[in-house]
Amino acid sequence: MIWNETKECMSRDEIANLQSARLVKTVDRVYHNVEFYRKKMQRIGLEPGDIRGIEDITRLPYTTKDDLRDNYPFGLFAVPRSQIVRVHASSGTTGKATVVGYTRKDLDIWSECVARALTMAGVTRNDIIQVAYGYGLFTGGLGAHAGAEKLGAVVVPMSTGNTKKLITMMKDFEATALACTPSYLLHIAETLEEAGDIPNIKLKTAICGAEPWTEKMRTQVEEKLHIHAHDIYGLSEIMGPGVACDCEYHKGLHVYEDHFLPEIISSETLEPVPVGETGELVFTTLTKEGLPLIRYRTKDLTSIDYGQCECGRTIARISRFKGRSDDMLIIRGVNVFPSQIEAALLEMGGTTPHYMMIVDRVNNLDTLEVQVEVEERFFSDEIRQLEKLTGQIAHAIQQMIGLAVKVKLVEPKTLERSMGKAVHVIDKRKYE
Ligand code: DLL
Repeated sequence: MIWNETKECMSRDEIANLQSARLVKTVDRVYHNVEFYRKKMQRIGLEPGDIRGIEDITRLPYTTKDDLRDNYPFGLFAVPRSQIVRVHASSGTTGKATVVGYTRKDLDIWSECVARALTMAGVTRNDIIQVAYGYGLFTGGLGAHAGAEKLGAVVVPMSTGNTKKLITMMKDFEATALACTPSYLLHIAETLEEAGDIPNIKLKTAICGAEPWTEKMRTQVEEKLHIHAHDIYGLSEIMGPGVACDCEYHKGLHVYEDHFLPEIISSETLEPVPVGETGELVFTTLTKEGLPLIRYRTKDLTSIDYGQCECGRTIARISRFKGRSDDMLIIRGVNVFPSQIEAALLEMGGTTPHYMMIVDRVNNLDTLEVQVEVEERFFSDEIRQLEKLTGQIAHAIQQMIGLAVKVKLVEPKTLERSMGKAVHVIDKRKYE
């Protein structure tokens, strides 16, 4: 069932017309209300009237996280402070936090987007949903919460930090949906399995995002818990969770194009890449009042598909994320994404997706050690068997990233678990 067909199943022409009208208004608004944009446009001799539709988008300048930092905290807000009713700040995975302000209307649209995403994941007003994203400055908790409330589901605001209580309530309340990071979902699944509690839960759906994960990881957790797991994407600067989500066909994440105009560009040339090719995702907000952003560079690497989905939706789909351009490690000149290590490990079998990459420099040579948790049954094997597994893992990773790595097997549950975003890299190299 599509909750809002008029918004998600318009013809491509209707989508373009709506986006064009909204883009014109947004450009006008930022030009007149945000000094940063006015100056930026004046510098390149651009007047608001020059932008007549989405075909003119490439004439506009980009916005980066640094621009937000340079105007910290409220410098890019486009409305007087009295109209801002909430602020959030980015999780600060890179550098200083960036602050985002929302008007009442922004919050309303945000909750609508999340409600649409939850609907896409099969959640209805009859569900009981535990929200186990962090509540606070991070947009995950309050964002998912408001969307679930708008949908009319029963919301249990768990936040992170108490897995035991979460599981008790999951059983006692017969919760049917769970919103959390994919790594936390894995941790919950492991804990449930250990306690023999999987038959005692009524969970049907998980809505996971805020960090990259793989298709394999989805399958693993779906099979373990007998649920459907959906991928939800978003970023604080643009809104929070609910910028895009995948439907039951899992063939990419549908972007709410009525509110966000996506582009895919080359991070090197800053030119758009041909449709379907991987590049950096860029968003222009089309309805935001508090912090409208023009061509915001997300650093997230993906590709876009404008074809109609099997579910009937016509809004564009972005592919599962390959990583962030700034998440990328350069090890001995080779670009490495942590998600590649995860994919190699899951490909292998016998390992869990819990791993830690330790990057170091010895005698001016980069080294990469990957610590991998193996399943209990392997750890009780003989040394010879473990050595064989170590070799297989090293080979699988080398095949994936093109680098020789040292693999160290560690006992189950020794790597630190995260209740928020998982940390997979320790980079000990010095960059002087
Ligand atoms: O992570 C918003 C969010 C909360 C999304 C809950 C989904 C669920 P930030 O803290 O600003 O916002 O981090 C945004 O996280 O640019 C991506 O690099 C990454 N990210 C978010 N969702 C996904 C996803 C929230 N589904 C940054 N897959 C983004 C891969 C994701 N990466």
